[in-house]
Amino acid sequence: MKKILVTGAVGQIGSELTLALRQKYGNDNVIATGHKTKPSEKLLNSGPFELINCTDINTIEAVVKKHNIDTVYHLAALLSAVAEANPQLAWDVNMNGLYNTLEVAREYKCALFTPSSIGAFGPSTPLDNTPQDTTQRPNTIYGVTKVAGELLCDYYYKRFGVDTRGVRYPGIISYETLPGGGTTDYAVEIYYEAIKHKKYTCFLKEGTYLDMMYMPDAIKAAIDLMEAEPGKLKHRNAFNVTAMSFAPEHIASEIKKTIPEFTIDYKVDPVRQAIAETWPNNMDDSVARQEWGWKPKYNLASMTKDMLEKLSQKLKKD
Ligand code: AKB
Repeated sequence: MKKILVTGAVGQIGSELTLALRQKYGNDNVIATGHKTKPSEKLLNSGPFELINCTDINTIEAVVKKHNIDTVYHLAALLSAVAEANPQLAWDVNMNGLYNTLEVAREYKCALFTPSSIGAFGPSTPLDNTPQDTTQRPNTIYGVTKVAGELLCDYYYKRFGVDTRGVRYPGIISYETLPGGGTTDYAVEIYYEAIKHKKYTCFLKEGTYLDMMYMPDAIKAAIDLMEAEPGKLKHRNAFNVTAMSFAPEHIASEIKKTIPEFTIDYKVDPVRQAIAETWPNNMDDSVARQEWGWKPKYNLASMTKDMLEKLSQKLKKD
């Protein structure tokens, strides 16, 4: 049985990925780790939790040694908007954190999954049907760390044989844990506001298309890629994966089908709008489909139905 370490386990993706990994590989075989944010009861009660700080290699090494780890899901990172507000911290967490994790993976012969993002593309990338292999010249610090991270992971695979794999996640929509300061966060906030106040003021302009994905598909992508036959992978870091592409008005119309009185208006945040405009409108993820059988389950309609149901139940309990 695998022994897995998850960094960033308290974050939006980490909190749900950890529980899914525990279900698949056994509670005691998945070590959740976090830095500052308080873990949920679900995370704490379902298996081991350790404090680590990815910018301090000794804290990663201690946990890998203690639990005999052979696989790392490295999710600790700053998202795009927060990174743009503090580029120095973003470099430290996103780059030095990844470098430290790769070094420990090399030393202790661990496989490593780490997500890249649609943020690894930039204004000179073809923004429609964005190919797997194309120009990557992002103009945000988040994008710079994502491209450098993809290259560094490929380097560790080729140079040291570390089994590194990754996907370029689009915006991830979920109801368990809020995202922490990304450009695509509006697509999560809109559901909360629709249920609570029946209206939402969007920080991106009408017509701003971005790739998106519902959390169950995001988790499936990470686990399926790590389970894929290595011989079938021509690419490693990182695969385009998407489930849907829409602009704010489309998610609003979909919500209206369940909450007819829902309305959307717009108050554009120039920083996040500028970031969104350099990201793909829609990616081509056929390479992931060919090499390891990627196939999302949810589209905008099925995601919206599930999100509104599950989030309403959750908000009633809170
Ligand atoms: C962000 O908006 O920063 C993230 C991402 C697409 O990488 N959700």
